[in-house]
Amino acid sequence: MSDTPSEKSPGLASRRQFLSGAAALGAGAVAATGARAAGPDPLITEVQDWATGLGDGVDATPYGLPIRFEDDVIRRNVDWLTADTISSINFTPIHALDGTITPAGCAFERHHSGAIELAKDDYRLMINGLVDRPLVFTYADLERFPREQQVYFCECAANTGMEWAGAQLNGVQFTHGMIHNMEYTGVPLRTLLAEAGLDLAGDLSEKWVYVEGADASSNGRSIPMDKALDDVLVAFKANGEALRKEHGYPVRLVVPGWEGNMWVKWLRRIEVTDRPVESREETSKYTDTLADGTSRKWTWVMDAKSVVTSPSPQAPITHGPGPMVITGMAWSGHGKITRVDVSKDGGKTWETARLAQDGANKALARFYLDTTWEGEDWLLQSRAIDETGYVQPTKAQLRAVRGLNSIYHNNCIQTWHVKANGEAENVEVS
Ligand SMILES: Nc1nc2c(c(=O)[nH]1)N[C@H]1C(S)=C(S)[C@@H](COP(=O)(O)O)O[C@H]1N2
Ligand SMILES: [Mo]
Repeated sequence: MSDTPSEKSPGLASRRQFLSGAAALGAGAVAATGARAAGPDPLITEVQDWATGLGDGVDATPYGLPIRFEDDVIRRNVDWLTADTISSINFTPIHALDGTITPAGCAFERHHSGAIELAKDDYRLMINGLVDRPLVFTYADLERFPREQQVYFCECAANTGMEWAGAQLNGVQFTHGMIHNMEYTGVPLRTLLAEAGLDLAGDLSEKWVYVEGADASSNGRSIPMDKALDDVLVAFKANGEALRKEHGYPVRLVVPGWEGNMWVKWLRRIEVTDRPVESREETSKYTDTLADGTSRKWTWVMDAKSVVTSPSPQAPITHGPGPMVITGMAWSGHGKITRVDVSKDGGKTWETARLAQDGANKALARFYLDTTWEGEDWLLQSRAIDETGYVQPTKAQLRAVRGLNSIYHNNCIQTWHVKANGEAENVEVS
């Protein structure tokens, strides 16, 4: 990826965009939305090149990429965050997306020892441990079991982790972009465990599975059996196509609503155990430091969270006063999003946003607030409420429990300061 100024300093590109947007406003008769009366606009009155020549043939793009005008809608990393790009993270450009499904090509990546290339023919999945019949599955074997399909979000527990001590990264891509939401096709883990002779009717309350990947890091994690038998999928398709290499091709674990670290990629082994393994990834990492300096052992479920994606620092307002759309996304690891509220005054007053569709279980919801802006300053926030009645907390509420030294599981309400010139900045309100 090129080293563009926007990667180093997320604010720069947006400011440039804003200036060109403002210049384009122009004079003349304009409706409230900025639409102008049909007039002497060469784009209307003159025949353009694209209407006289021929376009590309259908053989030009056997597998298409977005048109070049959209080439800034890409994953980006933050140079100083990790020592190298192998054990690192990049971020989904959520400021530029709408709807709920994340296109695989710009869905964030997080790996501990790089994205490996593993061919279907070389793929093996072993189930061993406390099962009657240890088994090894090939990729083709997995395709012979009844499949399920479901849309789920995957959020890294470190998402928003840089914002604990104060507002830091000036772009929603960087503050909230360690999330993607895809439609998975796969075999329920329960089906494969039963095939290996696990007695699903027996008492499994004390049992666990330990899952690991084929990459050098292995990323091993322990999952309590209740969850393993509930909705965990051994997935081989995302958004209808094969998983991308960086998302675990050919097979990854999907652990709905639970922290991204448990979604083991390049899944190679599932061991049934009678206790958690207490691996690196579930002890020294991915545990939450509390205000008193002790650590909470495990936080598996991702609590309800939301964020306004536009306007935001990378998506400033580029039009004049009048009607506009505020949009963002909301999600909960406990189930469905039932309501999202938006505040323009830093949380003093709230308006209920419109959900584009009914909230779906452990999947992203898209919200809109169709509103007007008269050029005033906003302290823009959103707050999600899920089907359990849980309300997304303020930063102050979260800090009261967790202090300032946490990283993971920061689901606090985010504030953007939208200014009279349309720019937006990452700020904190007390
Ligand atoms: N095998 C393996 N699985 C892994 C990882 C890894 O490094 N190796 N990273 C984990 C982490 S920390 C996260 S947040 C998710 C990220 O999934 P993604 O790369 O599809 O976004 O994968 C998880 N699964
Ligand atoms: Mo993660």
